Amino acid sequence: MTTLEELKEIYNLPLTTLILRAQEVHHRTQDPAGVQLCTLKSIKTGKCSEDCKYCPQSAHNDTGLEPEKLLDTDRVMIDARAAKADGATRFCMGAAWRKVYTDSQFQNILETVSAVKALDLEVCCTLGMLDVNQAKALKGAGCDVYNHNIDSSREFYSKIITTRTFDDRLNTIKNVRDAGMEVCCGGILGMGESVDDRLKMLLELANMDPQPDSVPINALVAVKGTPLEDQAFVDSFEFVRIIATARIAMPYSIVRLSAGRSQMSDEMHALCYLAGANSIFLGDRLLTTENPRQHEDRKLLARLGLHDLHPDTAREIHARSKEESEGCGCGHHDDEPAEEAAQPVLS
Ligand code: SAM
Ligand code: DTB
Ligand code: SF4
Repeated sequence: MTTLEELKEIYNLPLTTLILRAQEVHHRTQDPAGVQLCTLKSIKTGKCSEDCKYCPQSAHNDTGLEPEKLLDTDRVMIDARAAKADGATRFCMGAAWRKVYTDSQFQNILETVSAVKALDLEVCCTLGMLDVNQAKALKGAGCDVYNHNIDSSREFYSKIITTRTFDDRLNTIKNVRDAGMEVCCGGILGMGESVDDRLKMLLELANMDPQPDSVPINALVAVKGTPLEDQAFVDSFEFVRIIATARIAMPYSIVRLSAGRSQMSDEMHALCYLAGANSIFLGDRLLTTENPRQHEDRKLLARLGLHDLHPDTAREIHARSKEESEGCGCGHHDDEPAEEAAQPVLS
């Protein structure tokens, strides 16, 4: 169990030491030059019944967004093929829904998931709350990963969303895990929460058993017409500190720079990679907001000497994490030097 005190101690290290510690963990547990490239596609846009204060797609927020019905498989496949051609290894489909209903639209999504999977892409969905049978159906259709964020600390959550609870979120995450899908779970910085709230969010994630396979860290994109439209962009160094703390507390998780990258400089991106971030969304659009042009991302990765993280490498890292937390029991590791395996990450 990680404690809040431990996370605070890490977070408050001199930045130089914090980055060194994050780098040590990153080099020990991950491909330190690998960056996982995912592509995001909104397959059903706007008119969501939830009242998430940050979200341009909530029907409670007047953002002038043009709503769109669920896209059919053929339409989504155009983007999935383009993502594959651009070198993305994971295709993530998002729907502005509070929860999934087991209806013809869900059947449509299952068909789309299978078609995307057949392109040999990792498939991720983020569709709102799921019950365990829906989670199993998604897994059966070929969905590898489900994204469902806790977004902030339990305490701050109710200030941002009133139409569902933090425990509703945890319940869907359990259903996803029980169905055998990977869990992608993270949050947003810059909504007016305190540093303590951010660390409590990381604590919740780090104490999940197993820890999330990937942790998206979003910087709030303050969209006009949302109650958070006047929020200042998150402080750069506070953002970097959270990335480094996440890397140290969740050594085997992929830490993804998600929303807000359009407002980050090349140097800020480099600091985030130094702090242990190892995934981005590639492509000109997130769900409804802007993302850096992909040739700019490619150019920066090349300037930094970073390469695309191969999905097999990511899978190996996850398998190692499982072995370490469960003890693989294979007997092959008994005479290996204790040094590597036993090194405490949080000390
Ligand atoms: N409706 C589903 C749900 O809420 O789980 C899936 C889509 S929802 C848009 C996915 C995530 O996007 C949210 O949990 C939140 O973390 C992030 N997000 C939404 N609007 C954002 C914004 N303006 N800035 C940063 N992140 C945002
Ligand atoms: C996540 O944590 N961030 C992505 C993905 N998971 C689905 C979504 C970001 C959305 C940003 C606002 C928008 O583009 O609408
Ligand atoms: Fe709906 Fe998801 Fe946006 Fe909340 S974050 S309003 S659930 S689309």
